[in-house]
Amino acid sequence: MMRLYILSLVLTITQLSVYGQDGMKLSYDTPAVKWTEALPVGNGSLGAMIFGGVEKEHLQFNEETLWAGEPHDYSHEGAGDYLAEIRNLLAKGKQLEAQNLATEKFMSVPLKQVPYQPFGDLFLEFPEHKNYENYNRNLNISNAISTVSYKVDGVDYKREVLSSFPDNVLALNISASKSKALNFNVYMDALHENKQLDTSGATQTLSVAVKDGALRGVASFEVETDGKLTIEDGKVAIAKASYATIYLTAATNYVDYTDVSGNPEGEVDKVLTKIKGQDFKKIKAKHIKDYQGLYNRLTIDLGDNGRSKSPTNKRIYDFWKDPNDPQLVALYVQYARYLLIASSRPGTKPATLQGIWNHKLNPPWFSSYTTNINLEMNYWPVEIANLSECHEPLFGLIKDLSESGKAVAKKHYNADGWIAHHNIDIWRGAAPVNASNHGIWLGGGAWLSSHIWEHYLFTRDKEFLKEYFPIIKESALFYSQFLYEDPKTGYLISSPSNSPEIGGLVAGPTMDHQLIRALFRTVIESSEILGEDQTFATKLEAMIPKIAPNQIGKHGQLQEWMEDKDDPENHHRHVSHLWAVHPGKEINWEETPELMKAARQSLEYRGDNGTGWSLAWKINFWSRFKDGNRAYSLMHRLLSPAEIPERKIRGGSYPNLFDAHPPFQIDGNFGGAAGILEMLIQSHMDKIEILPALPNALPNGEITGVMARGGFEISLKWKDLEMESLEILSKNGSDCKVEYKGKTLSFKTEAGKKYKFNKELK
Ligand code: FUC
Repeated sequence: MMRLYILSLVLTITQLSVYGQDGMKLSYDTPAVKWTEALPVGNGSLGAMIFGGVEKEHLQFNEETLWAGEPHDYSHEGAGDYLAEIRNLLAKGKQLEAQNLATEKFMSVPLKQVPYQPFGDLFLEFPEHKNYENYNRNLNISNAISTVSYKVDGVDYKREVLSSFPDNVLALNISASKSKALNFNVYMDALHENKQLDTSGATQTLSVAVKDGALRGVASFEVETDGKLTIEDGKVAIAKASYATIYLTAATNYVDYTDVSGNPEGEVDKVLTKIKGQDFKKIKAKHIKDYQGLYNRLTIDLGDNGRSKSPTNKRIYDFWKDPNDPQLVALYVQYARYLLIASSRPGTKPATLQGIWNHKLNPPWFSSYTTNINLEMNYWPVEIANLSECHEPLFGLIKDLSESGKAVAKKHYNADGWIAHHNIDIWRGAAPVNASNHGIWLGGGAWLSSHIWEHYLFTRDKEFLKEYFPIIKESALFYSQFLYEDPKTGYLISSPSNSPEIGGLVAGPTMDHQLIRALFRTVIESSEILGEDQTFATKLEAMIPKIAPNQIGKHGQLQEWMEDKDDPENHHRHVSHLWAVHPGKEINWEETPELMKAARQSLEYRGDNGTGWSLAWKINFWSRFKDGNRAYSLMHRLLSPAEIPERKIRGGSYPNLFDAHPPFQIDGNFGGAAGILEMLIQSHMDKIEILPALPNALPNGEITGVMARGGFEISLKWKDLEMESLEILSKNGSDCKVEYKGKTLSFKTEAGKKYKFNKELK
């Protein structure tokens, strides 16, 4: 049914380039009621969700370092004394006993990490704006400005909101088309029990302290206006104005994961002093320049059949009925880039499960960092979508873990190097948390380390590789000591561990072995590139063939475990043993076709349902399997409306295009966008594959500025499912190999030079 449907889309005529970058807007004709209808802005650390209410506007805001808890080492003294016993129990098939022992002796102290916190709320009251018309609210992702506009009594009112990275401030500009028509109140509040409001002057300050922990935050706003400003009932009242701009900033006493001696009052003061004397026009111009410096590097046009004129919530609904809205697919890619720029800038913390946007004191999964898929998925599009700098916060987190994870390596595994398990918080907890049946997963260090390698592959930045080499080497050092010889098979295996989050505590999940082999290969290659530490590289080289290999089981599947015990009826959301297909590359059509078939069989068994991130991963898998139509059918699920009763399956998109696990989890936005790009360009096999998994639903398109490994920036046009033109800009003069429809071309390049090809790849 689905397949037939997609085929029929080929016949639909779509037009290119009418909409282009201008159409990159989320737009609505009513205010938001739910949080997942509000629109996000952010500058990497300071974020807000804008509801766009007319009589009462609400901006719920966050600052990324406000978390519960305090500096803490979660490792468990003496845990390592039980490692051998846990392993023995698993080797004897006594899984429950192993899990029980691990629960008692092996888990982090305390067992749970801590949540990311909301900061506060900014409210604006417009009591005169009861009867309005011409309402629109939108988020223009080509300039990172959200606008609300409407008319009351013949006067046009407009509000623009931005979160500026250069000025570290949320700016909200309100204007009226008639002089002196604007009257409103503004004030702050917060959910925190422990809060204080200083409303005595024109600069209003909200101070909050988290309930369980050492962090406190300070937020202040000021108003610049041509109207009259007074303080009434603890609110700033603006009267008879034609415009007013509210500048809000926030800070906490968090310095780093070991230090909470910061001075938030001083930080806030510094920011507000710096913007004094600058008007909104200037701040807006700086903001747009800064944002577009990143955003404009990639353009994508998949055609527009007119549906882009409808409100975004309607488009998502319509996509479910008929997924023929190529402009929405392009918007999904650009929205993910927007969200990444808004939540992950150099010097800030990485995007959490919710980016930087959280309105709950007890958010789902603590709105923290889950490393058994979610955190890494947040960064899948970062290199390919030409936002390489936005990867930096993740490297900062890895650096922290390479320190905090040392104690865990020592105390839990009697090993050198560092390790991280499946969950991390702002205190860089690296020990196994929650429960032994899924918290003891050993892949965190290896998977995170692969991001360092990927950054190098895309940029060929040797200085960067040199800086981070000790970190990936220390990660490999840990695994080289941790791997243990399976008494049954003689292979080196990862034990105890878990195939994320299925099957409980086990010896030797396939995923770990794929991750560890990939890490070892990375360290070996890096040693060669940098001319460092050959002895260790040689040792790793000797270990790789001893690590338990990928195996094909009795159902034709890729085995998830050492034993052939996969259940083809199990439709679990995690498909971790396919890591080597994506984001890894050990399993691929060219070198290991039989394993590739088995992996595809495993994915068939798992089925097409899933949480948001699971759907997003499946888009990437099917793209690597080179089945574009199947990949698009998963995109269809991901871009369909979440939580509407008529649609029984999980996953999908909220009205504000946030990904639904459900509830909201941002990973699906990033993974889905990466999956769409993966349909158009792949470069994991040391060559650039052009349109490797183009779905029939996207017959025409143009993309510029998409990146391939080797440091190549690609511009590509296709028509009627065929490549029309291709341009490759070589950033650093690496050798290049391009492949289109089975034909390959290899050539040397010069740094800074462009290479053009026509449809025959000549
Ligand atoms: C993993 C997943 C869940 C969720 C959580 C944050 O544990 O299995 O689905 O995404 O992370």
